[in-house]
Amino acid sequence: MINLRLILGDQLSPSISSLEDAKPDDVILMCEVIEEATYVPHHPKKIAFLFSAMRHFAKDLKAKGYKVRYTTLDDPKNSGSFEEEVRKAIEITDAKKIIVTEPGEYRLLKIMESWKNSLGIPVDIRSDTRFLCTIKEFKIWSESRRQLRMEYFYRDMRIRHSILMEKNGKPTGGQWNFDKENRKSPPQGLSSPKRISHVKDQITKDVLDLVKERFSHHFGNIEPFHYAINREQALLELNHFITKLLPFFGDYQDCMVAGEPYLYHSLISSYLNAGLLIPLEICNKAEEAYRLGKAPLNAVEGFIRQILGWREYVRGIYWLHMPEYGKMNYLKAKEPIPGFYWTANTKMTCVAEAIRHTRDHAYSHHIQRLMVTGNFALLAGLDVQQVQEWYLAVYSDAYEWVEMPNTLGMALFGDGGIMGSKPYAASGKYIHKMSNFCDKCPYNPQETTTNNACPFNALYWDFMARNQEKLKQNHRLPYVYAIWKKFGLEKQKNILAKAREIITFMREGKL
Ligand code: FAD
Ligand code: DLZ
Ligand code: SF4
Repeated sequence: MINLRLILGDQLSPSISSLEDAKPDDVILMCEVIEEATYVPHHPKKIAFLFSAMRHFAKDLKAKGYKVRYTTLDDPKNSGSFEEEVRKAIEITDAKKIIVTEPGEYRLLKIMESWKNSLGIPVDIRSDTRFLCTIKEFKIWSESRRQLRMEYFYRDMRIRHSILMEKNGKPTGGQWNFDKENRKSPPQGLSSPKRISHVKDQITKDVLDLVKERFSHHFGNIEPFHYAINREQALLELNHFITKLLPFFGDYQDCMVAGEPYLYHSLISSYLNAGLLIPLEICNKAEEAYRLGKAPLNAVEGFIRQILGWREYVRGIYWLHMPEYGKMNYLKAKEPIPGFYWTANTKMTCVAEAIRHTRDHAYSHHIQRLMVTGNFALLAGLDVQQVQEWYLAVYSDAYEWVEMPNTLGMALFGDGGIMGSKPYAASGKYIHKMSNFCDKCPYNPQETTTNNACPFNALYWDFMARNQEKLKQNHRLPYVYAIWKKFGLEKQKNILAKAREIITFMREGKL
């Protein structure tokens, strides 16, 4: 009996559960489909990276002796959807069962679950064992808790996977978290060390031509293309990070510098999310660097927390709350997303920089995503759905399971506090402290209501004021509302009027 084993573009791991127990007669299906490339207008770099990585993965499978059926996007017979490609493959191969690993997006899970009826064939949807916490395990963890705080989840994961743990059961270094050491402002002249680049082979060149031809109208520059496209290259990226950059990861984690998109970040999320790297191997390599005295604990713990903690946690939250999660908009944010999110055409240097990085690299680092573009969207009350789709489209590491909780939950507080205990709202003073953007900006981060005042300042207070009913009970915000009250009515009125003016300028494209 032949099984049809479908592998998606973000399942490019030889250890993927859908390949377990594969028999010589089984057929592996991989397909580039227009439906996936356009359900949001993905950045051309993301499409090119995935198509090239998929083609390389298929080639490696063939070399190992698997029977692979691969449909390229420009195949004249390409139907454009997974369902039709699966239907065709079943007809041609006479497969009796579909085997697939659970997808990273709810919409696709529902489609796969419908195949049993629509295609009249059993569908075996397997757990994605690359993650360190299964969806079921997260659900069980959540059931015994009133609040689902990442920090406690992370501690359990450290214990369960014996990562940065001592024999006496205590966390290495005597603390679970060294974040206090990881909030440094950027020192003068901080810049990124040179990153590695990869030679493009014919497969990548062909993909780049195809993507240029079909998707150049999508937001984002395809060239220069510097992505790793197979496991071997992704491992080079990882090793470069571990040996050269990890020692400083903690120190500069929250810094932002004009013209420096990467600083000391790892740039591995696209590879990890597509399956070229596996979370456990990354955590182990980082821990090893600490044990060998090659990287300090604050850096290593901070880095491991992102992968073992945040990454697994956001996935758990997504699957626990979908499909309701995608519709949440706790603060009723409805302002249409302004044009500068697609053009970088704004006088706000911090926002323009973050969007330029995004356009050029399909990447911006966490603090830019959270505290610049995310923070602006939160303060200005931008439409949660539109902002969420923007993030899904523009980053090469974006899949809904990870993007949605980060955007809708962490950045926009759209889930009303499932992810975070308070909104990540900040004025221009935070950006001024953590970056050098303000030095080059026509706006002044110290001003709130003057002509050249930083827009983040009045918008911050406007956000707090307009959401007071919902936020005033928050145990982490009383001091904010105490300051607001102390301003007095006249100052409050001026700030709110300034915020209205900023929103008007934003709508008119003058911000
Ligand atoms: P590093 O800073 O070097 O961190 C190491 C790794 O930790 C990352 O590669 C990533 O796998 C993991 N990680 C770190 N923070 C998070 C987090 N909050 N959630 C999940 N994993 C994390 N990450 C995505 O992978 N895909 C997304 O679509 C995505 N969208 C985001 C949207 C918003 C609004 C925000 C605030 C964050 C988003 N993140 C997303 C999380 C984070 O910004 C990226 O993982 C990180 O910037 C990737 O760059 P890096 O590999 O250099 O990460
Ligand atoms: C993101 C993406 C794109 C652009 N194209 C494809 C594709 O053509 N074929 C494919 O198998 N996967 C693609 N992907 C990744 C899927 O969107 C991803 O597997 C789902 O969103 C589930 O996470
Ligand atoms: Fe951003 Fe305000 Fe600083 Fe300008 S002054 S870079 S708008 S924080």
